Amino acid sequence: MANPTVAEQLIRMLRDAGVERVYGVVGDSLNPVVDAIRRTDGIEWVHVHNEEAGAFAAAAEAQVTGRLAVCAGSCGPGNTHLLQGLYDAQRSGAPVLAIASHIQTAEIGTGFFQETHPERTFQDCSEWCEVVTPAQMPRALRVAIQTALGRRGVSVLVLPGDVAGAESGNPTVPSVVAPGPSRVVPPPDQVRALADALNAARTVTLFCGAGTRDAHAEVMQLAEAVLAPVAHALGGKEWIQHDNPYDVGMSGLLGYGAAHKATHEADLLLMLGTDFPYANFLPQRRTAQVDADPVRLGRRTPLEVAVVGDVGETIRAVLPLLERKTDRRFLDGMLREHAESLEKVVGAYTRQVETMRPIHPEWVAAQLDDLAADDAVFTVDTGMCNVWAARYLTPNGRRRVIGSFRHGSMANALPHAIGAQLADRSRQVVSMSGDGGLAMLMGELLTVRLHRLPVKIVLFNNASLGMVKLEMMVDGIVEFGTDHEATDFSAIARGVGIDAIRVEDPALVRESLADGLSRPGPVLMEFVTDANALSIPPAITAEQIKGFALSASKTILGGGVGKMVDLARANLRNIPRP
Ligand SMILES: Cc1ncc(C[n+]2csc(CCOP(=O)(O)OP(=O)(O)O)c2C)c(N)n1
Ligand SMILES: [Mg+2]
Repeated sequence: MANPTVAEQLIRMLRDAGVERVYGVVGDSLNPVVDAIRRTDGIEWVHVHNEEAGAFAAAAEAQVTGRLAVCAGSCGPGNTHLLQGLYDAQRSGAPVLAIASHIQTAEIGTGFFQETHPERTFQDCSEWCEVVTPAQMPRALRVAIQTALGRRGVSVLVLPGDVAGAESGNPTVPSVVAPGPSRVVPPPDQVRALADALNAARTVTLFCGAGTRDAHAEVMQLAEAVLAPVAHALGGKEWIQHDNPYDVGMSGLLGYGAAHKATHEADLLLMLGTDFPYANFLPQRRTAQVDADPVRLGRRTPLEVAVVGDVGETIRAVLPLLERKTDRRFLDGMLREHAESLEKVVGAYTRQVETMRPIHPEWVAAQLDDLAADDAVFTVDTGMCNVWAARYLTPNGRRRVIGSFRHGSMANALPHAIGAQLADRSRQVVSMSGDGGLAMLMGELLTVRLHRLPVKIVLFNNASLGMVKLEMMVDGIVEFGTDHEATDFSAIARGVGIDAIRVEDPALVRESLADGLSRPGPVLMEFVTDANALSIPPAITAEQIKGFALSASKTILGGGVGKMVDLARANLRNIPRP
């Protein structure tokens, strides 16, 4: 053969593009690809126990490294398992390539064993999805890689088994890949319009999302210039809350503090790099928005000013055009409001927790925050772990928090942890898992063991689908189908060969976490937690909670707020005295 096989060419090109591993489960039409990995140095096969987990792992790897990550599934069922994790990757802006192997070309359309139509299956969760022939290689792969990186999303390369094993139609030619979108410099007229709006407004609030990553300093400069309180969405928390003298908390269902008030009472709300999805939490008037992706402008609220630009670039451009504000009353009022609202709830659910049985989950989260490394990666299961992470993990610009925040799929934390840990074995990776989430992809404990990954699994075992219990209560529906049998997950982990600690005594929470986190290998720390500790003030009715959720001023969840109160208190102390 003059040229390599499609599978060989594919794997070598991926390796040369910096891909270090492919997650998946072997099988039939995928075998030539896996065999090429076996024979190629510098790229490894990561055997997971469900392709869904492979796609989640790739999504997390891509999010911690910013680089392309790859997963694979065999034809038919191996493909369909990939779906959940690919939706998560696509919606999280994670550049992921999925190799979806397909039945033999000659059988397509005959109702063959395991036949699906991957080019249709993955349509909705990808930027690019094509069935590839040898004649298209290696160009098709270049396009797939560049699309995933350029659009920050998923590409699916559909490879019939005979194509994978066939000779490529073309030799491999080296070609550079561009890592992703460059910064978007906003046009001057839009910058001018933003400056005019900021100058005309007596009071301004900034509302920050994931697009403020890399723009912490600029956001602080802008807040200082216009004396604006800074609120954030969950996606902005890890980038903007730390070292922020203007912090007034988070908006949304899990929100807290003065974020809602500040965003609603300002003359001008400036949304920075946020695609915050809940329109009913936004004032729907007097709003300006900055986003590098023009598609996001105005899709949650009507706008007075729209700027297509990177947050940092836009702020740098607008700052020289601003008249500095001098009246601090709005800002200081919001900082006070924020600190007071946190003081009220700070101890609410962490009082006498050393003696509360079952263990109070917020107590576990608060201790975990305290003991985890300064650069830990936390992966967070959809469910109440999202609430504990939003409330108790203290961001510092180096820690990462990865969850299925946009797709909202259960069971994401453990496979996300696998990908984050493989990206850097020396970094502390903590999976905050629910018992429902862990049970759903429990086979991934075997993956942790197989690859000797030092993942620390902190399991909140409340023997229930707790988040849904809360939803039913909020909706006034009788709780149904939410409880599990009491299960000893630590015994299961030990059966797999993973170290485990099971904690039922609240007095042992801290030392058990310290012990588990300090062990070199994988550890499951199982906390038997209170399913009824749902972070709802006890005297409140479902009707009131519903009202809270809609008016959002206090949010539905009235639980504690961890160390955020310390930041709020410090910011109050820093208000200049006249
Ligand atoms: C795949 C999937 N199925 C169902 C849901 C709906 N759902 C959201 S949270 C949740 C419960 C999660 O239970 P668990 O992992 O035990 O966490 P807890 O809320 O109890 O802490 C469910 C069923 C979902 N988000 N994803
Ligand atoms: Mg649970």
